[in-house]
Amino acid sequence: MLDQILDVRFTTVTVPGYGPVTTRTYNGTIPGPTLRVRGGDVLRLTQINGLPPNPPHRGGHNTPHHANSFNLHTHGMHVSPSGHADNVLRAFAPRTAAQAAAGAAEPRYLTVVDVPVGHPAGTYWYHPHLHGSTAEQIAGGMAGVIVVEGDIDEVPEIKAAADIIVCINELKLKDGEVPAFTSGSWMTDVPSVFTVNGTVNPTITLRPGEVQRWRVVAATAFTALQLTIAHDHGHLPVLQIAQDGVAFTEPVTLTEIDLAMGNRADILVRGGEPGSYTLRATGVPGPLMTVRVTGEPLDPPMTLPTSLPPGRPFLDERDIAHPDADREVVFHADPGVFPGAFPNAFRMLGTHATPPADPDGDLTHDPAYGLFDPGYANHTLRLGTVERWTVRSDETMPAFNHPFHLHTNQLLLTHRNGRRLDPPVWHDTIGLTGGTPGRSATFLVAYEDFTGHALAHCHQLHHEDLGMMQNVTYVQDPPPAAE
Ligand SMILES: [Cu+2]
Repeated sequence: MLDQILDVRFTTVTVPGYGPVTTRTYNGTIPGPTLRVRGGDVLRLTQINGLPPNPPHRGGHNTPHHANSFNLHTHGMHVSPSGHADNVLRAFAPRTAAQAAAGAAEPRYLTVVDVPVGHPAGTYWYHPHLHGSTAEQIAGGMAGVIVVEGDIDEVPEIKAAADIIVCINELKLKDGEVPAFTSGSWMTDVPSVFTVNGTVNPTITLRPGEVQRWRVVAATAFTALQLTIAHDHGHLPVLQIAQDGVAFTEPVTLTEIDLAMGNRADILVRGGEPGSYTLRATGVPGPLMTVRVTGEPLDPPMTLPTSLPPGRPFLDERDIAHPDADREVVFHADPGVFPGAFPNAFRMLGTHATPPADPDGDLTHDPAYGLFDPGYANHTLRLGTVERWTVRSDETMPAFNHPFHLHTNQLLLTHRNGRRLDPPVWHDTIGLTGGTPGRSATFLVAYEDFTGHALAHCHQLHHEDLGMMQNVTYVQDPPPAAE
């Protein structure tokens, strides 16, 4: 059992390299505390909402609202989406103005997550996920890392390596505050400030020959990260051992790590030639982190693993049992079609759009079509079945990456743009870069263990708040006789 209080309120945090920031935090820090569990554990989080009352909201549910209410998502974990677990349909409201004036206690909300025995050991994260307030809260640093410990940690070369969290947060700051998300220009008008473990460009050191294990977390809401560790002579190669919390069957050597918003990569980094290196992301000015290789070389140098535990078994197309097992999602943005402060429509179309309507119709005259409707069931998914989804982006704007994220079950990415990946790779979030309409990702997914209501959405989280989201319902198959 891990019992942890997450206290949420406005706090002034000193962000080294930036200065004081007044923002909503977990326990007064950016990121929030790291939570470590193992398969079979219970993760029990008591969340205190010490935020001020929500101002009244006059717009629809697909415009930002209730920035002082939240909930909790255990991103990537295969756990129940129901009840008091990873249930993102709950709302943890603050005191009302009347309650605050009367001195009522700050409300407490409990999240209890049973981590299944055999849950993949790896790197996950938590963040609030209330529709309408997610982007503003994550832009203020409400995010933290969950480590599931287990078999991969016992590989001798990994066990010998220092276990280091590299949590990359993307803050949206003006004068030390996150401005309220009150118009569509918020994204472009408010600059992003990137921190690693709460500091702008911290320094990490390793000795020549030393191997460290970095758990790199893209706890970002807006920007995909193409990461390199650069120095004068090129890039320091790294060994990736896991993606999105699931270990690879064998390590893969890379010079660039692609992380869409929400992705994680576990990597092994070995100190080489002494000197100063920088962890950088393409398109992000300035380094995210400075890496200094310094000190006495380790003799002999630490070794890198050549094999890993079996990992999560792959699915294949022969596991697809029923004829209607193909689903398609199309991310489609219509800029400038709505009156008011949020003129862009961020839609999810495809085979299960909201509500079902003519996909060739004039979307710009139908403000609802393809936007999130909390009362509409987009996908009914039967436990024990395997399906294939193809996710496509119609996006012409290079800046609009629409990462696809499904809750509760992990996705086996088998194809990119119709080309098979060998081997396929487990993900929970799949980036789809903009600029080339028609880009696609195909994955297989098995619906396992948990019934309940969950979500599929774009992980560019202001798109999600504006309606780029669908409902999924996991149900028993066949339905129990009593129903
Ligand atoms: Cu999007």
